[in-house]
Amino acid sequence: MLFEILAAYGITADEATIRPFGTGLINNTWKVSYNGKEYILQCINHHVFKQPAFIAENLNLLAAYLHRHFPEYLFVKPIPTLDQSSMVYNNIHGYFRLLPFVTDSYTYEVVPASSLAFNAARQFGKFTRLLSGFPAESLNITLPDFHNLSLRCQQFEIALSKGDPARIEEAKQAIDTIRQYKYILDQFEDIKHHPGFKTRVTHHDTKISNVLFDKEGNGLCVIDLDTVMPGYFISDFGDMMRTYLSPVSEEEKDLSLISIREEYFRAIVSGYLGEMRSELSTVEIEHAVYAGKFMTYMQAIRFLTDHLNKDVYYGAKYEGHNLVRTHNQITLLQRLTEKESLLNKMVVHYVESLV
Ligand code: GN1
Ligand code: MG
Repeated sequence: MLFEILAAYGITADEATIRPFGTGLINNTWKVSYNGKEYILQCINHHVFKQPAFIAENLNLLAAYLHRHFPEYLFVKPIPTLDQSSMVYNNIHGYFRLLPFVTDSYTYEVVPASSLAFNAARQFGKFTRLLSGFPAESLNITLPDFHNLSLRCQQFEIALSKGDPARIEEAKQAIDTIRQYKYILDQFEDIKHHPGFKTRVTHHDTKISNVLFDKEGNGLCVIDLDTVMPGYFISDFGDMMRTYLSPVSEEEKDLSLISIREEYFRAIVSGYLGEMRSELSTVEIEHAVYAGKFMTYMQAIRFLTDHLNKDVYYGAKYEGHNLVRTHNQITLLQRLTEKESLLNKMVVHYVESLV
């Protein structure tokens, strides 16, 4: 079947090698080698992305803007098919796209050094900064309410009433803890109405595996652009905190290994604010640490909701997988909260060092 898709690009079956690639939870990804060149082939999950054409359109708009204003910027966009389409449709599997594999690029699943956290944060900050003149509202909404915590909480409440009763019973402790942190939602409601919070072109999935690095660990570009939409800075800044601060990932079962590495926080702050300081308002910067709590809380809720709904969204590699992920994220939230005032001081210190 994949060979049929590749034929649309003029890639012939018997000369190509295809192997599964990466660890994304939503789309399926393969690396294709053909004729001395390498490509990334992806099947877009159309249960999640209901309108794949929206993604393709957004990528074209962004590519055109960046090409015009910042021709040096590396923006990885899909390769057109032989008949100039940006995707290939298969009536069983849905939409596919082919991207160039950036030569000599490397990705990481867990941040191996704070210098890489700095370089990644810089890449995400640069992406939003370069697009500050681009009309964010002209982008299609590829996933409505993606980082709308209010909606995530409603979906959680629905799962509590309609989800699997045995799982609800078993997850009691996690459910109680989620409830205790409801003030994070209240603060988000305030943010939505605060004039100091602006929506900008936001990546919405700033995990380390979405940055390409060169051999020396310099950031080359950001990838996985399906969720690029207008959004708040807390999404991008917060997801870096969620995924770079702890030495272990959201998959870790041994919760005692979860901790907050201050040096990595300093790296995110200086990398991101180094690019974005002049774009952000005072109140936004004051919410830098909140951002990490917001994203971690939302991810805990999303994993738990999915667990109660029998893993229909994220899937599960073993029984209770999404409950394990939930406990992992709750622990991370607890560790973050314990260090909140220290981290806040680090932000103030960094901002003062700039003036
Ligand atoms: C999903 O597919 P992937 O791994 O890039 C999810 C993110 C979550 C992440 C958790 C569209 O991202 O929001 O943070 O899993 N993307 C979507 O690992 O739901
Ligand atoms: Mg993603």
